[in-house]
Amino acid sequence: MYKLLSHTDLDGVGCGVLAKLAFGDRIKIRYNSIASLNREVEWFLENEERNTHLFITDLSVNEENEKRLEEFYQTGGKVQLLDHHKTALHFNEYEWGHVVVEDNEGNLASGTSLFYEYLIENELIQASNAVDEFVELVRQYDTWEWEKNNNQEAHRLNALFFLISIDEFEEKMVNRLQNSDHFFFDEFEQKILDMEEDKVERYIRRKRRELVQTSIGDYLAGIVYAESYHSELGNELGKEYPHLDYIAMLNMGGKRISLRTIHDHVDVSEVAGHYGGGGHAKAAGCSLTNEAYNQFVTDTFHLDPVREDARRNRYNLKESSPGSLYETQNDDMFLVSLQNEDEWIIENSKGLSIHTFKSFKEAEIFLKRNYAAWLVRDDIFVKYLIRYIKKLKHGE
Ligand SMILES: [Mn+2]
Repeated sequence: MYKLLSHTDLDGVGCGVLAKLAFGDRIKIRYNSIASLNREVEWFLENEERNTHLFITDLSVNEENEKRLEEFYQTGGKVQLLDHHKTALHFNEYEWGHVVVEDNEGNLASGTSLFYEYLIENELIQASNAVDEFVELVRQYDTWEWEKNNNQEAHRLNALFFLISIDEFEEKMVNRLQNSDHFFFDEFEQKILDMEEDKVERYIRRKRRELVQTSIGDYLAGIVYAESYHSELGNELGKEYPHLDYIAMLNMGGKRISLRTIHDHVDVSEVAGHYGGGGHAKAAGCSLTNEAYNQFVTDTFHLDPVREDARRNRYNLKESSPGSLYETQNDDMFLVSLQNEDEWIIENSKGLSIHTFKSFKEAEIFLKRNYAAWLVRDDIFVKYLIRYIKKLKHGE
């Protein structure tokens, strides 16, 4: 017999789909959160028949279970751990551990892609086009490569995964991969995925107006309360507000924080690690500890949301050399204009220059990081100009 302990996300369940294809009824599968995995491993070691072959995919065990599994292995037990999280690299010291974050060709690995390679190498699964395509979609989704490649199919596979139960997903995928030459979504799935996309878009639009920003440690964080669609939301907010180092999404019911960044200079797994969590450089999570609660909730609850830049302006446009007008939460106004060929200047409402920058982008980031400023609507811009001209006339 075989047993698979895997993660509850698409990548984890992708491993379950492969396991069903490879072993059929001879494998028992349990999907786990990081916390419940350790209980499952203890249960396995105490209760399962000794010759059951254990696979752990897309997750890693704690230190005690690391020792127990090594002892299990050294006394003849069969165990294989396959993971792609940076925090698990030390499992490569064990014969039963195989952790790859990035392969030799620079491709990022996922739990499902590693398990697929393992099953092929050990001649436990029949490779096929359909399975290749499925594994690649899961890998691209899990590693965010889908974003770079604009691979909507990978994105939709994850959306489908959340729309139906894990059991149903597993069964559908196993059937499809066994009976088709290529991976595809059926007509019904296409329809519900279209509806879902509209719903997510509306959700993100609403959440965009609830984001607050604050400094925590060395970083400027964007904070929003959100229970769903963390990947899409974190990514959209990150792109919408590139002056923020990372986005923290608080799930109060689950007492969890999800962290996302679009920047290479920020490693959110380190931020999560500070609160006892972990993950990847661009996506990580942790519990809402007391310290985290104070910093992310108590200290930010009174803050006003970050205002969005005006979107429908004809006159007050970004990067316009005569000037782009910004307002701050303290009702201050700042004008960013081109002074010399490559010198952008920020003036306050008294017309005093406060800073110069090499590019408009840098000037804007400065205003947004320090003052949570936003590009004002045309009507406010026009009023500002009229006041400015009047002042000039009166020689002030
Ligand atoms: Mn994964």
